[in-house]
Amino acid sequence: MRSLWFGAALAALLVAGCGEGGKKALTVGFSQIGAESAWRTAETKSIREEAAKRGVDLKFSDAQGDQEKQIAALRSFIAQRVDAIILAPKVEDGWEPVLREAQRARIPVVLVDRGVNVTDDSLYATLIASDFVDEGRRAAEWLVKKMGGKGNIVQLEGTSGSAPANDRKKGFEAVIAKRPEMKIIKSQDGDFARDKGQEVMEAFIRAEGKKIQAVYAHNDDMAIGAIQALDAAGMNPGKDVLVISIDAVRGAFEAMIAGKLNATVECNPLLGPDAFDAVEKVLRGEALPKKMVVKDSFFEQGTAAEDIKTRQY
Ligand code: GYE
Repeated sequence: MRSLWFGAALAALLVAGCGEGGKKALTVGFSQIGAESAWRTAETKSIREEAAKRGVDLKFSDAQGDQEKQIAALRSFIAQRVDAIILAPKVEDGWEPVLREAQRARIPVVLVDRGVNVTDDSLYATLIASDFVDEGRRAAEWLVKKMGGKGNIVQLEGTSGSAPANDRKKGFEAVIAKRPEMKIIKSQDGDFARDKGQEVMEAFIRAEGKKIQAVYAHNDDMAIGAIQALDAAGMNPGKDVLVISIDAVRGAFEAMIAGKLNATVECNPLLGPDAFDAVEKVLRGEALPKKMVVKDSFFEQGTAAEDIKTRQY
C-alpha cells in the first residue's frame, strides 16, 4: 500500500505546482467524534492549533457522537479530494467499507486516539494512541494496593464498542480477577459523559448503597459525575469511597485538590503535532509504524495542587 500513498504524495506535489519553490498548503479532513468530554475538547483544540501553525487547510467535522455522521464526513472528504484524512473513530467496528473508499481514492488515513477492527491494516497509515489496556491495569493495581486486596468496586464504562472502553475494562478486570476478595459488583456504560456518569452512579447507589467501596471510571468526566452522586448520597467520595479514573484533565486535578478524587491515570490528548507529522511523512512516502504509543503518567491526590500548575489541558 505504501506505493499507493507514494502515488498520492506525488500527485499532491504535482497539483501543488512546486515549480517556484512555494509549497501549496495541504488540505486535511479531520473527523471528530463529538465533544463528550474535556479530553476530546482538548484533542480537537490540539489538532486545530497544529493545523493553523503548519498552514494546513483543515476541514473539521464534528459528528456529535454519531458514527454514521463520521462515515458521511469521510465520504465528503473523499469527494473533496483532500490530501489526507485524520480520523478519531467512535467505535472499533464498521469502518472497513469507507476506509476502502479512501484507499481507492489514494487518500491516506491517520487514526488518532482510538483504534478500529479491520481485516486489512493497510487501510490506515498509522494509529496514534495510548495503551488503554495498560491504563486499566494501572488503575486496578492502584486499587489493589489501596484496598489491601479486598472490597467492592463499581465500574463506569466508556462508550460501548469503543477501543478505550473495551481495553480499559480488559486491563482492569484482568488484574482484579487475580484477587479473589476483590469484586466488581456493578459495571455499566456511562458514555464517557459527566451527566451519564452521574446518572449511572445514582442507579448503582440505589442498588448497592454502602456496599460500594470504590469507583473505577473509564474517564475523569464520568468520575466527576459519580462524585456528585456520591456527595448527594452523603457517601464521602475520596474518603469513604475511593475514586479513580483516567485522562488527567484539569477537572480531575480540581477534584483531587477538593479531596474527592483519589487518582487519575494520564491519557494525553495533545495529538496534533504527532498527527500532522504522520500526515506529512505518509505523503512523502515514508514508512510509518502501524501503532505509535503515547507515553502517559499517573497522578495522585497528594501532589495534585503542585501538578495542576504545569498541566496543559
Ligand atoms: O479517555 C475519553 C474520551 O478516546 C482516549 O475518549 C479517548 C477517550 C478519553 O471521551 O475521555
